[in-house]
Amino acid sequence: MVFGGKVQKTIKEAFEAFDIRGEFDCAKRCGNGNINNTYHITAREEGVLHNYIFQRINTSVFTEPDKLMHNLVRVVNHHRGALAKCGVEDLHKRVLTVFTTRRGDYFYTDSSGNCWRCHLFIDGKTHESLDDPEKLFNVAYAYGSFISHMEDFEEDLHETIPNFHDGRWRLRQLEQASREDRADRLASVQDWVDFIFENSSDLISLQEKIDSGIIPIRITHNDAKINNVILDRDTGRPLCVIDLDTVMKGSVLFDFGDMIRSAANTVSEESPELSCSASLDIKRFESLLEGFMQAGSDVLVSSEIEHINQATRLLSLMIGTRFLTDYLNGDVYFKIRWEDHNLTRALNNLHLYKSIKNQSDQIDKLIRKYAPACR
Ligand code: GN1
Ligand code: MG
Repeated sequence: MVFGGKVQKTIKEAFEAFDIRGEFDCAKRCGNGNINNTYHITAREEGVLHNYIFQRINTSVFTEPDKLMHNLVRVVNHHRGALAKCGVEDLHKRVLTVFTTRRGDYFYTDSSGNCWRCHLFIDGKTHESLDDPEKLFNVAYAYGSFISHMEDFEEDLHETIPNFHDGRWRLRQLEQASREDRADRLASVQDWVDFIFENSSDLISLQEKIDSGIIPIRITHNDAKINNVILDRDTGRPLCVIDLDTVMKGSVLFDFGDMIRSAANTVSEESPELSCSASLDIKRFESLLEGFMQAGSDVLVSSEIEHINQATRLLSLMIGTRFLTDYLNGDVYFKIRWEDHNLTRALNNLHLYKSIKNQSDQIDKLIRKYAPACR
């Protein structure tokens, strides 16, 4: 989408603040983020076209952009180093190149108070859904490799959003939203609130095992959705893992679960029909499992493998809980495009959760088939 007027002017102001090449040419909205706004910007320099990504950071969600950018820069630097050690070429396509402002900062606050960052555009393709087993394998391989490359990262990262994947905290938020019922919507979704509380053990037990040290903490992506991996347009090979805002301490199981719920579903969470047909496609699950296990085989430990089945269902339940909470709160967190958008997203994920639970035995069989010999 190209647009004019005020938005174009704001983006141009941000463009001029960064230490990058070329004269501002054009800005187009891109990506489908639920939180930040993303733009593809082209700039001209003596007949050469430069391509950048500009993102307006949602500071209601990421309240400390300096800490966010601190994390991001350290993570990409480490990742670049790890790829270079493996002899990977074309590093500008394999890891984000983050630019600074002319004053040397990693983000710019414009005259209206918007917060901007800039990185190099990577030419490739992201997908909202995939059926091709090889591409699914590649998406999973990218996330498994990311975990593996971050294994020896030793710096401390800020917790950009506290308790992000703590199911107990998500339950407390749902409970509070139900109690307050600010948008007067509780009566219409009471059955689904009850459903979540009936299944609350799934939201609680993995976190307890993380807290007691049974499941290790690592540096993880924490938003491992299908559309956060750029694949090569021609070969479908994985190029780059993007959207590093929530890279911080976590469990690899969160990444695995997020990847499955977004890439192995038969109905996208964004699908507007309120239907109960969202389910787990076991073939897609298999391709993803194989790719993740292959890439992560050097680093995954047995306690992680043992809980993969549980994580597969946890993440659909957790995001279903988060969307329903936001619906009850009157849509204050996720961007929406229609009135019941958050409810649709919640129900698509909760139906998926039911389907994952029903396929637990097949999931177990596949895990046994692909699990690496573990430490
Ligand atoms: C948000 O904006 P996006 O799509 O990258 C959310 C994720 C959710 C996802 C649901 C910071 O991510 O946690 O899984 O929506 N990010 C944040 O699609 O809350
Ligand atoms: Mg994200």
